[in-house]
Amino acid sequence: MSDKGLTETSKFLSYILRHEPHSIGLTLDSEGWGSIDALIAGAAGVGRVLDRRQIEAVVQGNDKKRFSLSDDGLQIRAVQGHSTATVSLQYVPKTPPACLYHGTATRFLPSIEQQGLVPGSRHHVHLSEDAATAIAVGRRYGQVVLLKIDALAMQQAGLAFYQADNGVWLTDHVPIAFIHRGAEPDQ
Ligand code: HQG
Repeated sequence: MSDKGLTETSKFLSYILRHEPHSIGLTLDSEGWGSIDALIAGAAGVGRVLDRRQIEAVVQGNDKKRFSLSDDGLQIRAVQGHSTATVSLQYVPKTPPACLYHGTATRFLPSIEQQGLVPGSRHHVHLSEDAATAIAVGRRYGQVVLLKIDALAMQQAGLAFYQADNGVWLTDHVPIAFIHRGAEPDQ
């Protein structure tokens, strides 16, 4: 499959497996797993031709390792980023590094200064170990600003952290006291 085909299929799988499984009649369990056969059948029902080979190519080739297959190879899930209420992955709390990063847009700063970082429509606030990844994430929303999070201090204050299989760090809410505005990255 071409890179373009892989990206399109990855976007479709993200939409279905994180946000709208019911749009193709797919049921996910609370850990986010859905049947690959049902996914292929559901996709066909909305005019989207998918096969197992394509799905495996996306799972293996995906730049951010967004998806994983069950050990028996029959099911697929997104490893993070969900908004659908039927899914609630039971992540194991994990001690974070001293500092994590979050990239956002300058236009969100007034609200962040009021509320801290909140998950929006997703289930968690997403944080990165490296500043470059966070900058790329924030740039999707406009003029980017890099925020540095005192993650270890947060955890020591009793706020839990989790790490998805693809390395993304997750937490429920980042209070303003643990957020520092970084230097403005090049736009
Ligand atoms: C912002 C992508 C106003 C927050 C990426 C962000 C990531 C606030 C936006 C993953 C706020 C939510 C997640 C507040 C936070 N007031 N705005 N109090 N608190 N925000 O897309 O972190 O490619 O849900 O800064 O790589 O941007 O999809 O979260 O700008 O890992 O695999 O509200 O999505 O991964 O946006 O991105 P998102 P995100 P994938």
